[in-house]
Amino acid sequence: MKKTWWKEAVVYQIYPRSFMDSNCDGIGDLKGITGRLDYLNYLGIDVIWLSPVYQSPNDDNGYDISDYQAIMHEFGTMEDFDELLEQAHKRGIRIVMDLVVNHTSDEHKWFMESRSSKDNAYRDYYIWREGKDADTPPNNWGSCFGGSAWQYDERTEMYYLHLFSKKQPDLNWDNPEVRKNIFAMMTWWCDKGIDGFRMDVISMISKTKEMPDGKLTDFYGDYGPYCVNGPNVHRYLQEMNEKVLSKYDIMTVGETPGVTTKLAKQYAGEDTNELNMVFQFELVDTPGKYGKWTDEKLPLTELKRIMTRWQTELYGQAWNSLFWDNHDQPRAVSRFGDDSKTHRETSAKMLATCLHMMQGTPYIYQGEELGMTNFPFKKPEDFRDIESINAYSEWCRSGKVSHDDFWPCLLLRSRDNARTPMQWDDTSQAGFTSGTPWIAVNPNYKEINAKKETANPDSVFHYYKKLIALRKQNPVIVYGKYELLLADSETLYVYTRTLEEEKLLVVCNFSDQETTFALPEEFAGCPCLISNKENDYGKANIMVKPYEAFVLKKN
Ligand code: TEU
Ligand code: CA
Repeated sequence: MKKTWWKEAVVYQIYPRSFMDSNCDGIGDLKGITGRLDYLNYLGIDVIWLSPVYQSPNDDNGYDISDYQAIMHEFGTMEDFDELLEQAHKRGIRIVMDLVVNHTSDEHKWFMESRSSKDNAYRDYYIWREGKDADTPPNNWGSCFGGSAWQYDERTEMYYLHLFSKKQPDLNWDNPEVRKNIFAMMTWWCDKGIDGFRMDVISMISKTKEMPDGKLTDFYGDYGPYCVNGPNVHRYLQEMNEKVLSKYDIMTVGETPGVTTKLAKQYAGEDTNELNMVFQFELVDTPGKYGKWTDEKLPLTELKRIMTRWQTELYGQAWNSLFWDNHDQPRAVSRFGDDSKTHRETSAKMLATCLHMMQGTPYIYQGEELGMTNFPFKKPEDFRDIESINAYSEWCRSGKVSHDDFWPCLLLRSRDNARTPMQWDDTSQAGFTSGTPWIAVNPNYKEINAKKETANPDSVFHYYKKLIALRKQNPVIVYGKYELLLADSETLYVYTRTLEEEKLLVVCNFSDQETTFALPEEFAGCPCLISNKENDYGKANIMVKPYEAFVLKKN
């Protein structure tokens, strides 16, 4: 297995809108981030993944880009960006940019040209089709954010495809001009000195030529077989690699909905010349009661089965990325742990242990290192996220599901849970802004905040700091081979990591029940690398406390 810096790195994701506001307008910004670099440096992370900071009308908080080479004015200027990059590099922190090129904003100049007439030079930059008749779109596909995936455009009396909102028209990657322009834009950022790309829904860039109706799901037809892992996606990524990526020492991670372990070996194979790693969604996008919406937790045996398949099948062939949450997911501790007063800190540390001891590059989503929790939304108007707002109206206002049935699902799964402001201290608005924040601060900020966490050596923050440091000191954490023990246990997640003479035993209790664990003999008397409780790990039978996690090291 090749050794590379990005296999050894820990990444921290920043959602700029909610990280730190430097000018009191209630919106996080680049200067805000620069001002907090010392905090990140203290935590010990190596890389920042910056969610989109480009010019955008913000229909989907920056994932709808109207100019790839300009900074969103709420976030600052290109000078502010250059300063952030320079200050980060001074501290040895790299910056990975979000690359959103499956679609642009409908306010991007390419699209404004494209929609202006059928013979415009940019017409073929997007995906236009005739409707079946004046009122019926070309097919029954539904968009990810609700409604049809097709929008009728009066100017030319045709429909354009948008797999996300109607303000996010899909680019036509089959057009070589589109690829040329995107590669030129990427080169421009690389020449600026950025350190890589996280590629938004990159598994969806290639569509089939034929676009028949899809299998009916809840409201619309499924575009999956025609748009996800499409016919030319690998060819286009190889071309991107050859023309751009291979020329720089950067890291790339593909956001690849629909990816399987088999496909991951192609997207992120050691020798396939596409990407370095991919995000897989089998764990976080398990089908719910109403589409993705559910209030049910994933059983531990299922979680272990998924994780283990990725750990073993990619071993030596492709590289994993490791994450519990991001800006599209609920807070990890609320979803996979227990955010009650009694167990929040312990279970947050347990989840961190479980993930950071695996093979792959770990991603920490802002606030996860404080054990930040889901938000107690009270009414539909509290949501800011286009997906949550549309889902509520599609499922509830339409009468398909009752408010009472849908509400707990929205509470558990809404993307806004992750988007409330970073909790810096116990002053008003959690120190995020001295203005009015664009989305409410979680009322638990007096209890959970960075100031308190950094001051307390036993905090979740310091536990993360220690995990990051351990990764640097123990190659077995990065490169060791994974093996699952006790596959059928419904409370304990136990695995080992082995690299030559070194071996780790990782034990995590995912329940609020004390559970006995028979220590494998080879670990008798072995020292404990890290744990979130006091316990006697010398015993043959260990009473593992609720949400306890510990790691023993042989040799
Ligand atoms: O997300 C892609 C994606 O598949 C999402 O629909 C995700 O599964 C969903 O939000 C979970 O509920 C990316 C970005 O991460 C997301 O923020 C954007 O809204 C989306 O692409 C469109 O750019
Ligand atoms: Ca601001």
